Amino acid sequence: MIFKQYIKFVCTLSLVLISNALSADQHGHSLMIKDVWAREAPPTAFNGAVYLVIHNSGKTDRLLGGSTPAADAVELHTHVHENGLMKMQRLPQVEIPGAEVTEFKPGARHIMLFGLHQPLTAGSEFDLKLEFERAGEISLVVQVFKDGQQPMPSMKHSE
Ligand SMILES: [Cu+2]
Repeated sequence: MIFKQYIKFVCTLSLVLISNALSADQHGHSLMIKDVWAREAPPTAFNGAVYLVIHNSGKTDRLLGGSTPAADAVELHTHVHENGLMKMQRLPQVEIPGAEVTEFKPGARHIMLFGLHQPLTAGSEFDLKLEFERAGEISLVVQVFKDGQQPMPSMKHSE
C-alpha cells in the first residue's frame, strides 16, 4: 500500500519535473511574469502606467525597456522623494535578481507609457513587449483595471 503510494508520488514528481523542463525549454528563459495590469486612465490622459510581478527562477537578468502598439514610448520609472515631494525618475534599466520576485507597483517601480494611442478603459487589454538582457524579448498582454480592482500580487504564494 505504502509502496504503491510511493510509486504514485514518484510518477507525479517526474511529471512535474518533465513539465517544468518543457516549459523552461519552450520559453528558453527562467522569467515568469504575472499580474500584468495597467491602471484605468481618463480618455484625455496622455500617459499610463503598467504594473507586474517578475518571478526569476534563474540567474540575475536586467529589464532594459519595452514597446507597445498602445503608446509612443515605454520607459522604466521609479518614484523618489525629493524635498518632500514624490517625483518620478527614469531608470535606464532594472536589475531582476535571480531566485527572487521583483515587483512593479503603484507608488514604486512602474512601466510608464508615453503618448497613449488608445484610452486605458477598464476591461480592455493591449500588447506589451519587454526586452531583457538575458531572456530577450517577452510578449505580454496587459489588462486594464480600475484602481483597487487589479489582481493581487501573487508573490506571497510559494511556487
Ligand atoms: Cu512614471
